[in-house]
Amino acid sequence: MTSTRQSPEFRNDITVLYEQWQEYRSDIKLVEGLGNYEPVTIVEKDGVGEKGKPAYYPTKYEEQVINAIDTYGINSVVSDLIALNRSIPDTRNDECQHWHYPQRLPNTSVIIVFHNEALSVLMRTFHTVIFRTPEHLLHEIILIDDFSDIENLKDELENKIYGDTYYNKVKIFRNKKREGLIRSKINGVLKATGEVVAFLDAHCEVNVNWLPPLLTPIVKDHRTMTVPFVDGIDFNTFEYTPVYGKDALPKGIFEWGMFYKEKGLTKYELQNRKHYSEPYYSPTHAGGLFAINRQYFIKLGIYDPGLLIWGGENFELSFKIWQCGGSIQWVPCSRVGHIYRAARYSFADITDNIVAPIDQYNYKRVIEVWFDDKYKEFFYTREPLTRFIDVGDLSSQIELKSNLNCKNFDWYMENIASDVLTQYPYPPKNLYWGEIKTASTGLCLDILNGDLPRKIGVRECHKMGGSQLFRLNTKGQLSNGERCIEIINNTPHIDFCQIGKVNGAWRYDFEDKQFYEQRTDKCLTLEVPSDNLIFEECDDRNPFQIWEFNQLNPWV
Ligand code: UD2
Ligand code: MN
Repeated sequence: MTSTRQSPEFRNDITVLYEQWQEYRSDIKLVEGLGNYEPVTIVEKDGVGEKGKPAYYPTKYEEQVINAIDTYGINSVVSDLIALNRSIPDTRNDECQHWHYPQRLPNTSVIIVFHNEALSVLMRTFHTVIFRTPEHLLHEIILIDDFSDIENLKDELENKIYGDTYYNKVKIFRNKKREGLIRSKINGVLKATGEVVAFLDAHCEVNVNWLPPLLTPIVKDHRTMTVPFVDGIDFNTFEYTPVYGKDALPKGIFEWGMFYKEKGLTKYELQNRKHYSEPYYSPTHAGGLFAINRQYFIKLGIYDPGLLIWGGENFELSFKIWQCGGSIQWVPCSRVGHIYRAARYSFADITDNIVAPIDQYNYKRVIEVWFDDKYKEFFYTREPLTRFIDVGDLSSQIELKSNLNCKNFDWYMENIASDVLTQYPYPPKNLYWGEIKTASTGLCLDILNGDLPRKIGVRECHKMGGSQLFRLNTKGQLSNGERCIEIINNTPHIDFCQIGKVNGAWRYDFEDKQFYEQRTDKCLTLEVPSDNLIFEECDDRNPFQIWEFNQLNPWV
């Protein structure tokens, strides 16, 4: 089905978009010399962390480093040793230096929201924006403090900003209570006055000439959202390295539990490209880094203000842009470094009255508005517990969708995201799901912790789902989240499910309560007293082969 869609003869909306794109390409030029927005000289200094090299700290700081990583998920001690305007490698394709972009580009408000970030890391983020953005394109930098309680983010930050004319475009606003990153970004948009708003996480370094290539597609069509390529900055050494291979052209997709994923362009999309470094369409994006026309974003309702703290707003925005007439383009010539941190801050203090995990709560709000009924079932199949989450009132979101005359999700899947299915096919229905409990000792199957693939085992039943929530589908696949149970060396292991695969060799019979695996022709058996899991000849008199598959609902 998908292969005909990708053939050049097949005309769908993305074909039309690509034709318009050809037209646009004739407007921007690849030139012999340097492109019109390229800096003429790039200073490469020596020093700690310069050229994006890994930085190390004197051993006397050991204890502070442990504290820093514990507090921020980032080694701020090393960050403090590195210049705010350190040099970083130009990770772009060589072609990128040679593009001419339109002389007139819209001015931009850069919005950075933060909660308890390390001071020098936050400062480096906006410092690099000032340092690497043409002055006339930078309208302002808006910092939204999401109710941080770290002392130096108060007066010390303000003194630094307001005491130095280098920072005279920086404005700081503080939430009166913790709002989470999504409502903080909404606040940022409402404070901004630039024509375009560009978003960065508070632990980024923008790379050379990052902004003009993001603004250019927006000038052609104000309903375009543009997304830079993310580079990686190590949370411990601050080493700056590309995340993607030199020739990679990734686009953002999702699996049916709404985990964000990426895949390469299709053959058809590749055929339609003239230059390696030109932008291309993508079904979705990771969330943190992008640019969009401010008025257009407001017209789209910005984000659903009912979303909590973290997660899913990237899908909400992507679906509504595509379904309501806009498009998303990824831009290889725009690069921004981002720190993938060691640990996430706790949400515990602010989600007291929400019983479900907040990301699943958010995903459900998003899919209940933007998916058609058929697709909602795929989400509930993949995350069965989410069916029980009460996500509150969605009427204003549904009204927005209808007022904007948005297309349905079928249209989106067929025209914009059909190749999601080559990676993540529609999940077959679950035959059974819930906890898997051994009748003999009353313990529950548990995927345990550690690197994948790994052995699984049994633990006290905790009834909370998570590591003890399993699904057996009608095609014999036994899984936990996006991971699957397979047999390696006669013992059950857990690993990521194979891409594109939704079947397996498992059978469970509610009558005899045995877990049978077709390829080995054996049954799941609890070894006592070791509590290890093994595979043995099936024997319905063996009490250690009896497992109960019980549905659960931890949130009642
Ligand atoms: C990714 C995105 C992030 C957001 C998130 C899903 C990238 C690089 N980052 O997660 O922007 O889309 O997915 O929602 O694509 N923050 C607050 N208040 C909070 C929590 C966080 O202001 O309650 C700030 C935080 O300081 C940071 C930004 O929000 O500046 C993003 O948070 P993150 O870095 O923890 O998110 P990340 O990169 O895991
Ligand atoms: Mn981040």
